[in-house]
Amino acid sequence: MKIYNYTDLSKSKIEELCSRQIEDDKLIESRVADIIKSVKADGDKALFNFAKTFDKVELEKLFLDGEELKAIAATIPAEAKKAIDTAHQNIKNFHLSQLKKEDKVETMPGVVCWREARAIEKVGLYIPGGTAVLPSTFLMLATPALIAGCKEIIVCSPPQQDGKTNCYLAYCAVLLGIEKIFMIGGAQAVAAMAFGTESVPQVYKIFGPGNRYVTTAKTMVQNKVAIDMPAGPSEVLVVADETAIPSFVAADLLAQAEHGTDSQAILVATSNKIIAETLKEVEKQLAILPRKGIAAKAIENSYAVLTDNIELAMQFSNEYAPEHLILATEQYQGLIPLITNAGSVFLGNLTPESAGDYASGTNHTLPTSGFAKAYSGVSVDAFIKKITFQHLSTVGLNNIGTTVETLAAAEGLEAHKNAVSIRLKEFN
Ligand code: HSO
Ligand code: ZN
Repeated sequence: MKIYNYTDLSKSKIEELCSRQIEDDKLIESRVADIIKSVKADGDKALFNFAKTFDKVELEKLFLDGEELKAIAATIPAEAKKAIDTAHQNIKNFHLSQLKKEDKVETMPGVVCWREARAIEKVGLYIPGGTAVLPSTFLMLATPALIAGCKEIIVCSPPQQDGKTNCYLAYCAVLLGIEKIFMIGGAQAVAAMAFGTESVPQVYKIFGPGNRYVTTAKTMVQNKVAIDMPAGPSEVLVVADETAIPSFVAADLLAQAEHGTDSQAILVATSNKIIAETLKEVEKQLAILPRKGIAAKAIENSYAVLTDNIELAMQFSNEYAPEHLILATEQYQGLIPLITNAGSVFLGNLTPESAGDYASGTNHTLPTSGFAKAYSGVSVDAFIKKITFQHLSTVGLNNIGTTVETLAAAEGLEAHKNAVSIRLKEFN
């Protein structure tokens, strides 16, 4: 892990350190375009073929439902079932608080405006498989979708070698009341949900993380469906001062690093001592991790920044706009107002990112690659749209009439003006 001194860094070097632009991969783009084309043309047949080519399984059917899901779910170990139940309860409690009705506003006498939320009727959730199957992502996406009131929730996840799905995903489906899991992975899952096939219903918005094929497919289908957010590799930035605990910080950096070789785990600290001790701990803890190959590569591509004070550390963090920000300090309270860009924030030495990844209640689907400058993580809001309403009474029409007529005339839009004038004449 490289170490930089913040005061020595030029503006362009800071920009470079904060940029996670992965180069366009033309090969991936053209492969994904081909996959989308063939799902559009051949529907289910293409999906069966892709399962054979990419997942190396001959599927008998594309989905599991009802009794099949229940049978697989029944094989879940009791401990795991309990953990999923607890996590789900917390996620549900936190997301339920996001359902808020807005007040009606009388902008001028007789002119009443308001907004009402309506669920996106059909949504598609992608649950990654591959090097790690993530039942937690199932909970994080389906729970707010259900709270929002989405009528049709389509779930896709790559099949296992036996052509089925694992007991954790099956249990989540049963717990949440999701009736089907489509065993479709990769770009083909995104294409299927965007365009629909004989078996897979078309949706209006697609959610969920995935590898570069999945994320490229999501960006490519955007003229047809909405997506949750542009996605890149997962990342954490830890701000640490002398009250941080190096072994905890190291554990947090490694938790991030084990996600993928392209994950970023950034340490910004106010003392050389903390950096040195943390890096020593990283070596020690890394050596015994089952995914050390992956984590070591990610750590190699990550870096530490030494700053003269905590305010400068926060300044760097805001520029980086991390998906996850951990404030490894006892003095986190005073830093909260300084945060301008971050997906989700973990306060103090006892709050690991893993708590939010799984079970505390907040969502783990968060903006990466600097998009925390402009995007929020997934919440109930992501599954609804807000419709505005307005009503004018006679008094309201009289109050607002001249304003609208004048503005319409100024824009040279006579028909607009007339839509008001014709009513005013009727009532005056
Ligand atoms: N850190 C990931 C979420 C996750 N971690 C799932 C473990 N499982 C992205 O926020
Ligand atoms: Zn994680």
